[in-house]
Amino acid sequence: MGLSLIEKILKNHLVSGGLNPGKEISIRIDQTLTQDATGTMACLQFEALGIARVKTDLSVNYVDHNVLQIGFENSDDQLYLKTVSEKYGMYYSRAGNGICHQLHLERFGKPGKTLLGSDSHTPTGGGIGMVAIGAGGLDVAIAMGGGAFYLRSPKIIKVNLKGSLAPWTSGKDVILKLLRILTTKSNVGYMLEFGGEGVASLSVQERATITNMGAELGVTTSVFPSDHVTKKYLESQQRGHCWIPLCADPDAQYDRIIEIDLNELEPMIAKPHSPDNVVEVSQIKGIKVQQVAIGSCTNANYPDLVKTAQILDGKKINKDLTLIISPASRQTLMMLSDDGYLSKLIDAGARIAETNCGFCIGQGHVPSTGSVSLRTINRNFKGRCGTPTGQVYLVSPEVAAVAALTGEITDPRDFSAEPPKLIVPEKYAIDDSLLTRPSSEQTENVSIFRGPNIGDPPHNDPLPDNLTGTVLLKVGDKITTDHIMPAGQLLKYRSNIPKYSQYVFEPVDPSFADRAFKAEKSGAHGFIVGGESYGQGSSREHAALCPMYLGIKAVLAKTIERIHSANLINFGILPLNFADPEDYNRIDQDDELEVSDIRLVLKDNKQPVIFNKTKNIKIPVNYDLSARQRSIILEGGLLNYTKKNS
Ligand code: MIC
Ligand code: SF4
Repeated sequence: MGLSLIEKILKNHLVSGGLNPGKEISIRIDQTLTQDATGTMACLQFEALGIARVKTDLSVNYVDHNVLQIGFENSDDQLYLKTVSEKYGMYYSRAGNGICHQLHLERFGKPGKTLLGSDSHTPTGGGIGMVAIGAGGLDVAIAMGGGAFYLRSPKIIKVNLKGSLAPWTSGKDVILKLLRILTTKSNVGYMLEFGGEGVASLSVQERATITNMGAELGVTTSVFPSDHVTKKYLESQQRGHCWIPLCADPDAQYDRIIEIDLNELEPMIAKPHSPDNVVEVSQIKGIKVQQVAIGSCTNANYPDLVKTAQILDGKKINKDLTLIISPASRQTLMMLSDDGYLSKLIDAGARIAETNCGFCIGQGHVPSTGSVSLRTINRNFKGRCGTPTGQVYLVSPEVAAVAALTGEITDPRDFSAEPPKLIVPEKYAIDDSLLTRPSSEQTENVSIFRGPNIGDPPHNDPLPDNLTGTVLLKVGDKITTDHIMPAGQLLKYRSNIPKYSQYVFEPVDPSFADRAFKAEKSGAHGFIVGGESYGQGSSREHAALCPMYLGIKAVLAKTIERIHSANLINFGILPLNFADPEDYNRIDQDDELEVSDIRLVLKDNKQPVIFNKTKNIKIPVNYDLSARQRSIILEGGLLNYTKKNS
């Protein structure tokens, strides 16, 4: 039997285990990336491992999330990342260079290689045929030190693309359509592989938009073949030597096949407040729009913004809205400027924002109360834009640009029969001057800058013999890491855990952190109860690290998403599932719980039973943990486990 493309890459990188879906494997990681919001903690953890220099082919620390420098904290983090990169042989991409995923695609990604990034949208690299996976910072720190990355051998879904894109549709519509089919739930353990004759009609940037938003499905990664389009893209970035051809064997087997006929695709839109709340744009046209924001690692590359400029050319934006455009990379911005497109955007009335994550993560351009914001980003979770009542819709740049002119959600096919042209440059403008390469000189004497906001990674104790404590919070389905550990203006506390921990679950229950802190001080263990798909969204390990700091010992949910579950384990928190989902209704906030002999239960790989003392009932629960993961939890987390076993 032939191999799928994903199986080929995984097989080439296997360190342990075999490709049997569901079984634990570990793989060698060729490249890593971090960004400033997760990278400071990842690098602090790397330092704690006591390794002299990174052992990957390359590791890059990007600064893109938190670049506004309102206050010294951002600036201090950036200086820490610069100096830590110098000392340990990492690349450092300065603020202003652009967003990590776009930059990695442009300057570093290589077909057939593995990439681990402390950001959930790392699968963007799948657009050029990488197995690129998002993970918590601690996993990335271990990979930087040459450690393998552990995951479940995936089930693979093939997405078979037919035909070529219908007018006014683009990569964004493909992934929105997939989100409608697969939703954001129940895709843990899957990877997506794209194939079919339609692949050839998609540019690398469109492919990368699709793999980027695969993160919203909750799949581990999404991968496109590496073909002549990939080759041309790498050549246009002066990296033709990095290309290798890669595709699945013709007789490869898949766990599921989904067909998408690109000719039949329509412009799509995700309504508030979930990326899978997708309908055709035509179904909701006419809704008034107050803000249009074009940016992010999903849809702000050069071809996207050239299409935007073509639509806006010679016209003015609607008088009742603002248009913000934040190019994804400095290369994009420079080329827009050189080619004259930038002035078309400015002339139409666009506000040009810095090349960074910006409004995508609620850092500025926060919409007004209750208003509608059309964005080309990947997530529209409630409140993520910075306004709890903001109504964020996700669209392609084409749909966004048309709405900027009409002032309302508009089916672009009603706007004009003539769609903008996809312009894929033969040559991109290369200027790596904001990128610092690792030095080959001795770096022992480099001293690392640490501002007062930067603390050591907190320590956790080994798991106690028995767990006794309270359900500190019960939440419903689809709780995202933005609910658990909000970002936006709090990003500056990412390296100050005592401070950041004061905001755990703030959007859901502002009294949580205080209650948890008091419970922890009294010696009680904290429990959180969740519904389906708990921990969706970002890779931020702070959604586990800060609850750990507040004394949380177990999360009990109907289902828990992959990256978050791995982060809980990494910080010694038990991820548990109800054996019977109905038991979710037999446990309430403030109930007193007890789990006896949990250390023995884990050592013997037995089923734990939770005793709900308040209701006097027993609740059997399950976990899906390998022997290694159980040992990590027993040790109180991956840092303790790694130190003990190295
Ligand atoms: C996001 O898009 O939610 C983020 C901000 O990029 C996160 C990383 C973080 O929280 O720092 C992600 O996607 O992992
Ligand atoms: Fe940055 Fe938004 Fe992309 Fe996350 S999704 S990396 S915040 S641009």
